[in-house]
Order: sequence, then C-alpha cells, then structure tokens
Amino acid sequence: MNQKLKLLEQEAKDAIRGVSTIAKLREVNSLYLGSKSPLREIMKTIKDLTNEEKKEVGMEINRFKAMITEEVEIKEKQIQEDLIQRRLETEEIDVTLSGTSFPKGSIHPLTAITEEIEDIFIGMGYKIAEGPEIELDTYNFEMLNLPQGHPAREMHDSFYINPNVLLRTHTSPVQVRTMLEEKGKFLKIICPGRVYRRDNDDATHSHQFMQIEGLVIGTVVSMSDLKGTLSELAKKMFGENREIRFRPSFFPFTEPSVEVDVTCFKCNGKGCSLCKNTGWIEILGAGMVHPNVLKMAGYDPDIYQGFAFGMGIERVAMLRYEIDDIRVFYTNDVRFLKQF
Ligand code: 2U9
Repeated sequence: MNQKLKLLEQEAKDAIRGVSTIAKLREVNSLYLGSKSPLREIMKTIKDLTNEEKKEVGMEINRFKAMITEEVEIKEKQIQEDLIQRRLETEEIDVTLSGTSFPKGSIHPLTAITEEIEDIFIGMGYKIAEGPEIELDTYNFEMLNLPQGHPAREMHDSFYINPNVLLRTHTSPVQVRTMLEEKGKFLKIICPGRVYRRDNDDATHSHQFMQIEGLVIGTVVSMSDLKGTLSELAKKMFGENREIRFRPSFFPFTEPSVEVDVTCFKCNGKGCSLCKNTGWIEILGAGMVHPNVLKMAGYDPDIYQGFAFGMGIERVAMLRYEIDDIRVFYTNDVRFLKQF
C-alpha cells in the first residue's frame, strides 16, 4: 500500500511541476486528491486492514495529502509571480498621455461675499457669532423692542412652528443671545446666516435669504464710530475712493436709525443704470442700539451704548455681479455657478 502511495506521490509531483497555468494546476489537484483519484481507491481498501496497518496507512495518506496540497500551493504562487513578471516585462505605461480631467466646483457667490465681509470685520477685531435658524419669539421679536402687536412685526411675520417658535426673520436674535451670554462685556460681533420672511417671491425678494448683521457695545461708542466702520467696509468692498452717506430711517431696535448709501462703484457717482442715475446705492441699515434693547439684554443704557447694522448678502452680490434675479442663487444651475 505504502509502495503504491510513494509511486503515486512521485507521479503527482511530476505532474504538478509540469503545469504552467492555474487551470491546469486545478485539474492536476483534483486528479490526485479529488473523488475519482487513485487515493480514494486506496482509502476504500483500508477497512480490510488490521488495526496496526490502518494506523500506518492512515498516517501515510495524511502525509500524502499534505504534501500534494503544499506542492500545489507552491506551484500556484510561482505561476502567479511568473504572470506578474511577464506583465511587468511586456506592459508599458505612457507617462506622456494626457489624463482625465475632473469638473471642478467653485465657491457659491453668496458664500464668497459672506466670507469677504467676515474677513473685513475680522481685520477690525470682530468675532463671528452664529445661532439657530429656529428661534424663540422672545429672542426674534420681544427683546428687539418688537412686542406682540407691533406693526413692524408684519413685514417680518414669518413661518411659525408654534405661537412661541418661528424661523428667525433676521440674525438679530444671535446678537441678543450673545449679549445675554456675555453679561455686560464689551462686544464686537458679526452674525451671518440664513433668515426667513413672509414675502412674495419676485426677482428681488425671496422668502429666505442671507444677512450679515453687526453689533458693537462699549461705554464710549458713538454714531461717528458707526460711520467710520461702515465707511471702511464700503471702501474694502467697493473700492478705496467710495464714500458713504447716512439718511434718516426707522428700525424698532435702533435709535437713531439710518439707511446707508455708497457712491456708485460702476459710474463713480456720475449716474448710471446701476444707481438709477442717482450716483448712490443703498447697501445697509444701521443705528445706535435702542436703550430698551440694551436694558432687556442686561446692559444698563446709562453706562453702555452700541451701534448695530444689517445688510442682505444677496443684495450685495446682485450689485457686485450685476445680477437682476435673486432666484439664480438658489436654483443650482451650473451655467450660472460656473461663472464664479
Ligand atoms: C441688536 C440690536 C440692533 C440690526 C440692524 C438693520 C439696521 C437693517 C436690514 C438690512 C437689509 C435687514 O437684510 S435686510 O432686509 N437690516 O437695516 N439691522 S440695524 O440691529 C440690531 C440687531 C441686534 C441686539
């Protein structure tokens, strides 16, 4: 029996060594270890042997199987290595071929304008503050001197989740939250973000848009600080020789309140279609923080003063890029976005 196995082993080893493909190797493997192999025939005769012989032949069979399996593994590795070697010798990579280019995205114009304004204010020592878009009526209206029933609520009146919770109509509640958190500390903050208002959407209005508001609070803050700050902003955004002017206005949260115009950056103030022949373009609203607002947020109005301002990002972007329809910012048309 053992003699038979020895002969079979030699035959199998020769067969394994002789193959050169994985497919042939598998064939040889099943020829010597598979269900129809001579090994199976030998195994069938074991039952007729003595216990002593069974043990001996059993060990030989196991040794035979392990040997063949090992030989097959070695051969398989060798065939695979040969294959790789052959590919390395025959294949060439042409490093001069041009690659596939990927379409590249760009910064959305609203993001670009927001970041530009943030950078200008960071340069003047401001911090950026952010807050939730779902806001309490208290922070969005009450603490900004817009009590229940105030007529100015109507132009904001918005998306209510329940009578006390709504989508914020401006980023001002972020300033209120910061004042409450900082408890009487001096503040210089910029609050960018998305806001929501009841508005009939048209070419220049959307029920959601972006704002940047600013707030400065200290003990010697005046209207001239406000003018100097906004003048700096106008020059940085629209050119060094820009000038600004204040026109009286009204906001419930500031007193006095102003609307701020900048000399037209297209015609330098001579008059053109962009400034509707006035030479001026309105860019912001601003004012000194109303004493009621200071008081409600825990700042004594006899000690502290502050200025605040607000601007619509879309409006600035539309002026800058001469875009006449606000909706292009939100519709994700790549033909529009590709231009930035
Ligand atoms: C606090 C106190 C005062 C924020 C201000 C404006 C003037 C303003 C508009 C510009 C265009 C909104 O996007 S817009 O429609 N904003 O004119 N906003 S003063 O005043 C504040 C804010 C917070 C605590």
